[in-house]
Formats: sequence, structure tokens, C-alpha cells
Amino acid sequence: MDYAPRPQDKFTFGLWTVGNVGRDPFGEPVRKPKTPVELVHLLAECGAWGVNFHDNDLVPIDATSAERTQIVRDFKNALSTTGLVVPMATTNLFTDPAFRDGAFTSNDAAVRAYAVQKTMRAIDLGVECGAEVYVFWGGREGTESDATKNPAESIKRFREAINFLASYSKSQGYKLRFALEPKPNEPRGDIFLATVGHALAFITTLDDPDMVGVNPEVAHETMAGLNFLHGVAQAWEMNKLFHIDLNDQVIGRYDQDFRFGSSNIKGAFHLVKFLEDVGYNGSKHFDAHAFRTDNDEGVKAFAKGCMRTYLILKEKAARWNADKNIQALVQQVNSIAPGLPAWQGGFSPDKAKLLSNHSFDRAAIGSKGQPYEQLDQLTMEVIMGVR
Ligand code: GLT
Ligand code: MN
Ligand code: MN
Repeated sequence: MDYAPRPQDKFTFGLWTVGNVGRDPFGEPVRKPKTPVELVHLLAECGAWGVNFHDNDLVPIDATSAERTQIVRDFKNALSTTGLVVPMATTNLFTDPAFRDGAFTSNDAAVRAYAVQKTMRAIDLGVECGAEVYVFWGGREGTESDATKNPAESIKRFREAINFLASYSKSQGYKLRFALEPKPNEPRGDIFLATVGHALAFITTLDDPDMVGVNPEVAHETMAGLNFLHGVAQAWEMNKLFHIDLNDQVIGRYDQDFRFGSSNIKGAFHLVKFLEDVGYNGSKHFDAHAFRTDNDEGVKAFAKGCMRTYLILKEKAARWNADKNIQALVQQVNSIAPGLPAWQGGFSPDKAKLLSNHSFDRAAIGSKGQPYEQLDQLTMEVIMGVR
């Protein structure tokens, strides 16, 4: 197998990922900036299917309307030359000093209004380029000190903005779905809607909850010390997995945005296996960047590596599913004991009576072990390539 990416894999990268110039809090850029057109060609050369962007990755914040027209025309030409698509777009509500204290949750009403206006324009731009999913990453929506903002009021402000923008999108006739991207911290000390769980709960309070889902990112849940797959699975089960940001991260470190699968290979394996098993059909967006040590060739190696690792893990997942010993164990651990009272499939007084009168052999239940060591070792052997 050559592990070559195909369009049906729906692999995407943001302009900001392969366009990352290697700036960090302690060091200046190490790579030359590339134009959006150059980045589209770079991604096509690497075999990606799509490209995502923030409004200002494509059109500089201070561009004139004539400049905007020219930039969008050039970008669309590059898309049609290469066949790349734009499945997702988002707004930069974090770089400009205007957003130093957040956007939708800023204490300053002028900032909140400006953030909504900027997002309306960015939605128009995204849709113009073909986007069907619109991401909201609240990078600056947070605090360093809880003396500064009322967190409950902040959630109300967040809700008001999302509700307004959802209605705006529909009033324009767009078919966009919104995806909230949680993160616990960085660049703020603490960010609101910190995890997938926070976002899922918030969505239920919106005017149109069906229109809004989540965009979980491996690194973000990992920074919070959480099991990424569990958050993804819960979102999937609620029909809320609208998009996904794949990368890697070591718990307890700075925001690393490493190449997919480069740190926690076991976690990446289970994630890929889950997405493939359930038939997730959205974009697989690699929201990461090359090491700062690398030049342009390293950027390509990074992009190709993300996709290749995904496809290798997809093959390993198929191998796991086809492995007779593994499947025998899976069947064994999910076995059903005969003679249980039928209580499932909804409550009824009869079922309650039956269950209430049943006598369980608690000691026998408690003495039963599970062959999870074997199952985990066999899984590791699949991952390590000896099965
Ligand atoms: C930023 C952040 C990402 C978000 C992007 C969307 S921008 O790079 O680190 O996780 O997905 O705004
Ligand atoms: Mn990130
Ligand atoms: Mn992301």
C-alpha cells in the first residue's frame, strides 16, 4: 500500500498551518511568508483535498475592497487550477489588538459589536469560496483574572453573538453549519467553553441548536488532560461532530500543535479507528504546523506526514477489526449472561417488578475478571506492526 491521500479521505489544512512561519513567544519567524495562492499549490502538491482559512489569512485586515476582489479572484483561480475545495472557514478574532480582551465576550460593547460585524463579513467571504462549515474558536474569549469578567455574563454574551450570527447566516440564505472549537487556555489564562463537554452543553441553550456542533481538537482536550476520543465519541453520538482538528500534543506542555500521531500514537490509533468505524464523513483537518527548526521542505514533510500517518493507522484499524484473536476477545468481554430479567428498551412497571425481584449472585459477578491485558497487548502489537 502506498498510503497516498485521495479526495474521499477529505484531508484539509488551514492556510495558517502550512503557512506557519515559525514565530513563537520567544522567537521571530524562521520561514518566509507565502501567499494564499502559493499555499494552495503547496497543498495540492502534497495531495490534500481542501484548504480552510481565517478571513485575514486570505484578505489582510486593512485591505481595500479593490484588493479584496483581486485576492479572492486569484485564490479562486488557484482553487480551480488545483481542484482544491474550501470546506471550512473561520474568523480571526484574536490577532488584532482590538481583541486583546476577547471578541464576543469582551467587556467593551464596541468590541463585541465589531466582532459580530467582522464575523458577518467573514461568513460572506467563506461562503463565497464554498465553505459549508463555519468554525468559532474563542481564542481570546477568557480571562487572566476572574476579577475582570463575570463568567456567567460572558456565556450570555457568547450566546447572544452566536444566535445573532446563526440568524444572519440563515437570513442570507446560506446553508452553513457552525462548529464551536473548545480550548482550555492559551492565549488566555483561561478560555470560556474550555472543553468539548462545555461546548455541547452550551449548544443546547442556543436558539437553533441543530445548526451548531463542535470542532474538537486533539491538542486542546489533551492540554486539559482529557481523553480526546471520549469527547469526540460523545459529540458523535449526539450528531454534533461537524468537523475535527487533528494534531498532537503532550499533556502538561505548551500548545504544541504537532504533526498528527507524532506524540500519542496509541491515542491516534483509537481515534482513527473510531472515525473509520462509525463512518465520520466530514473534513479531517490537520490543524498543526511544522517544527520551527524546519524550512520549506520540512513543511511539506509535515503535511504529507499527517496524511500518511492517518492512512497507516486506518490500515492498522482494519487489521484490528479483522484479527481473529482480537475479535474473539471482544466477543468474550461483551458476552451476555443468560437468565437476566429483561429491563432494557424503556421503563414499564412489569419490568421494574421483574428486576426488583431478581436475585443477583454479587460475589460471582465480582469474581469475574476481564482479559483486558491480553486485548490491550494485542492492540499494541497491531500498532507496533508485529501483527
Ligand atoms: C488557531 C488555533 C486553532 C484554531 C484556529 C481557528 S486558529 O491556530 O490554534 O486551534 O482551530 O480559529
Ligand atoms: Mn490548537
Ligand atoms: Mn484548531
